[in-house]
Order: sequence, then C-alpha cells, then structure tokens
Amino acid sequence: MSAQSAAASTTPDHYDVVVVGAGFAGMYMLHRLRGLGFTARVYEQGSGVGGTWYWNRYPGARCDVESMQYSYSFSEELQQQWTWTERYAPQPEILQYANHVADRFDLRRDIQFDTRVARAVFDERGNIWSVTTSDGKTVTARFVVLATGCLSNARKPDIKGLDRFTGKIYHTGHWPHEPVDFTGQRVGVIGTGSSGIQSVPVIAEQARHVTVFQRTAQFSIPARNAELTDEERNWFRANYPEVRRFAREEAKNGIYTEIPDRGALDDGDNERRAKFEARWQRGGLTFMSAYNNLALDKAANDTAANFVRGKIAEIVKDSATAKLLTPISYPIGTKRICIDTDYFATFNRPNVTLVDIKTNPIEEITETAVRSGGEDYELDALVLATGFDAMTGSVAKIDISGRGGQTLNQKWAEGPRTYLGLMTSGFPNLFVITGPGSPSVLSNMIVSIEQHVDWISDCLAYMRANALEMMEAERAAEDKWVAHVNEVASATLYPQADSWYMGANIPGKPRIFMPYIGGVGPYRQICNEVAAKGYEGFVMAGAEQKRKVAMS
Ligand code: NA7
Repeated sequence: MSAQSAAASTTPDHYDVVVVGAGFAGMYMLHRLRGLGFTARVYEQGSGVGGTWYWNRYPGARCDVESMQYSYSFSEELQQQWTWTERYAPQPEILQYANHVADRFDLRRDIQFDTRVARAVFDERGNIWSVTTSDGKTVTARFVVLATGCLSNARKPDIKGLDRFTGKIYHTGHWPHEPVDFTGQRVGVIGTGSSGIQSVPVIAEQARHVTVFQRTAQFSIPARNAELTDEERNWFRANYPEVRRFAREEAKNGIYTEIPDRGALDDGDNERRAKFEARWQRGGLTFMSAYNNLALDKAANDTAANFVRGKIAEIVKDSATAKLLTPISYPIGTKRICIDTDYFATFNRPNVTLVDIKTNPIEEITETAVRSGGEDYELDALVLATGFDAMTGSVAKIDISGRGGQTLNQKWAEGPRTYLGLMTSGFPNLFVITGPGSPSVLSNMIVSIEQHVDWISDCLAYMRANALEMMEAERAAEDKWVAHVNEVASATLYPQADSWYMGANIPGKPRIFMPYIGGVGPYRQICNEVAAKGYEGFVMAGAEQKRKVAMS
C-alpha cells in the first residue's frame, strides 16, 4: 500500500481493505487493520456480529471447545476480565461475548450489517478490487479478506416434497431469533451431526415426541459440561501465557491438553481401557488425544472406536436402537467427533424414536409427514440438522473474478487450491481466513483465526513499508502446497470417511480433504518462515513494476 493509496482511501468509496464477514475472524481482522492505520470496511449479511454464533441458535447449541480456550487471546485485559460461566459456553453467551468485543473495541462503526458481498472483480491494471454488495453499491479496495467462515452456508437437503410440508421447518444453522416452543408437538429431526446431537436431548424434554432420522450413526463423547468455578477460571487466567503458547505452538489442534507419548497398542488391554475410561469420564474432544496414533493407525483407532461402541451398548437400553446408534462405517474421529449431553440416553425416553434412513432413505415429505420405508412419520415440525456446504460454500456464493476474468468457482471446480490456505493464484490481493489448505476446522478456530489475521496484518504492513501494492500466490508454490496437504491427509485415516471435511456431504462436490492436517504448530512455523524469507512463494509488486521481492 503506497502513501498515495492512504490518501485515496479517505474517499468514502475506497478502502485499503474490504473484509467479508463479521464473525470472530472479521472482527479481529478489523481491529488489527485499524491498529495499523488502514482503512477498512466490513460487510456482514447478518444483522449482528458473531458469524456462526449469530446463526446457530438451535436448542442446546454450544461450543465443543472449552470456553476458557475458545476465546480471543489478543487482549490481555479482555481475557482477564471476561467471565465464562460454563465449561462449554452456550451459544447465547458466545454471542454476548462477540457483542462485547464489538463494543469494547468500537468495531461497529466500520461494519455494514444486513449486507451481502455479491461480487468482487480484480482490476489487473490498477491492482484493485471492485466489490459490489447486495444493496447495489460498489466500492473499491486494494485488498479483500474473506472472513466468511467455514460452517456458515447452511444446507437445505434436496428431499422430495420438503416444500410441501405444512408444519414449521427449521434449519439448525439458520435458527429463528425468537424462542421456538415445541411443547405438545411431534418434532422430526433430520441429521445426527453435532447440531442434531446437541439439539435432540433438549427438544426431547419439551416436545410431545421426537423422531430422529439418522443416515449415519456418529461417535459422540460426553461433554461433562458444568458451571465453571472461580478456581478453574482463575487457574486459566493465571496460566494464560503458557496455555496460549502451548495451544499455538505445541498442540496439534490448538487446544491445551496433555500430548500423548505413546500409541494405543503400546498399552495392554486393561491399561488402555483405563485411559479411555478416564478420558470418557473427563469428557470432551481430548478423548482423541488419549494416544498419538488414533488418527493414523486403523488397529489403534479400532480400540478407541470399540470403547465408544461399548459405551453406547451400555447406555441405550433397547438393543436394536443401540445397534442402530453404533457407528461402524468409518474410523472414530474421521468425521468430526461430537460432544454431547445425554444424547445416547435420550433414546431411552418413551417420547424419542430413531429411524434408520440409511436402510430406508426418505422417499418424500408430505404435507404432514416424513415417509421412509413405506411408513409415514406424522410431524408438526421439522428440524433440519443437515449441516453446511463447509469451508468453500460461503466463498462460492460470492462471484469472485480474478486475473483474466477467471472466476474462483471456475478455478476451484475440481476442489479448492490454495497456497498455505491464505491465497490462491490468479486472485491477487485476496486473502482467505482459515481457508481450505490451512488447519482451520481441525483446530480451535480462534487460535487459527488469530494466527491468520496476525499473518495477514504483518504482511500488509510489510507491503506498505516496501511500497508494494500487489501480492499473489505463485502457481508452483500453490501446487507444491496442495500436494503437501494431500500427502499429509493421505497418511491419516481421515479420507476414509464420507465427511464434510471431504466435501462428501454435498452431492457433486469434489472429494478432497480440505483442511491441512499437519497441526497448528508446524503450520504456524511454515507461515512464519515464508514471511521471514520475504514471502517466499508469493509474487509481490510495486506500483511501477512487477518484481519479485528479494529476501530481506
Ligand atoms: P454435519 O456434521 O454435516 O451433520 C449433518 C447431518 O445431517 C449428518 O448426520 C448427515 O448425515 C445428515 N444429512 C445431511 N444431508 C442429509 C440428507 N439429505 N438426508 C438425510 N440426512 C442428511 O452438520 P452439523 O451442523 O451437525 O455440524 C457441523 C459442524 O458444526 C460440526 O462438525 C462441528 O464442527 C460444529 P451423513 O453423516 O452425511 O450421512
């Protein structure tokens, strides 16, 4: 960014940076840009901040990363002063936190709500983006940052007759703002991912009857959610420097926990069972950190999977239901593991029925029922817990046109390709936060968001200091990175599951393991090294001539 562009940026329709989305990524991006003196405009399609936590208001919605860790670390005052009330924060509290951050850092004045970015076109001669919003306005910006979220494009399934249903239809990822009362109703829930698994027990307490339509059984670990004590909060507050350092540098998934020193088959049966039992009793995502090879070795993975299968058999009284709820078709953890409160036990309630739509797919939805296996399940309301077009869905909704008029959707038709998950060749000055090719959804999202925002901020400051106005991923560097992302993924069990990580939940979507599974620590190091080598693998150019920046 040149001194001239800073002057130009004072006009109302030009910004140094346009940020798309005001979730946790967009908010922190704006805060950093402001701190560096850049002008920025954030467009947000919702009426408020919070992104995922703005939309996902379904009953029982809460984070599956512990609240003391699922929080920003960039402000010491914020992390010392904010009080989380539960081990896993419920959605309303996370949204409250997002609003608090927006107010505390005075972010709203640069965020335009209720506005979707419809189109972004790169002008190669001026190295500038034209960004058109849903209100028909066009602004220009030197840089565009996509902070559009990974699980933000709620997907309505293509089921025959869905629009005919006369009762209310809700999507967990697009839940109404006003309270929904299921009292006395027969409610159908389609989908048993995290959203279904969190909402079914809560809906079952209110509704007359809940019918759960399951296509694939899920592995789920108890959350063991509880009120946080002052002692627990204070421990984190006192130890934040080390907790955050560990999450960034040492933990594979950005979560502070013990790092396992051995594989599952290195222990005898009793010892292994005791370890799994301890993790099960503690609850939460770190169940999968009991051993260091659960994601790598099928025989090791089987020990964990069988442990959980045994728990399901113990909890669920009806053996046929227990069998149906038992995941058998993929290794544990290769579909995002779920964290629940009483999910399996809920099937012991007389008002809850499980329907196997794998064997008997839904034939159609009528005015009043879901029809499967020739049977009509009469319902008053239908909850679609059918997930998202993950990682690329929200980006794909924007018509983004780069060099030579190529669109991003054209370029990514066979699957997303990025360099470091941060940029994609042919689309200069366009950054993605927690995009495909970065640890993203495999990690504590806030750790990954902060890392990307900081990297992008440093990069923009570097460009300004060096009078550079164009940056683009080199094709060769991108190809190498994509190959590396694939290679690391294929060494794991992850590609064996039909998961949203693989794009498998969207008919026709290319099957590619989208996030980078190398771990947040090594990934951060790679990104830092790339920057230290003068942004190796990127082409950078000033206003006058295109030149590759030499190592500084
Ligand atoms: P998920 O994890 O994608 O789960 C969606 C569920 O909906 C899953 O059980 C799907 O079955 C099911 N589904 C999707 N489409 C259909 C159709 N057409 N018919 C029947 N069933 C269907 O989404 P969530 O919202 O639960 O969670 C997303 C992430 O948010 C989660 O992983 C956490 O990271 C937080 P399938 O397994 O594909 O057979």
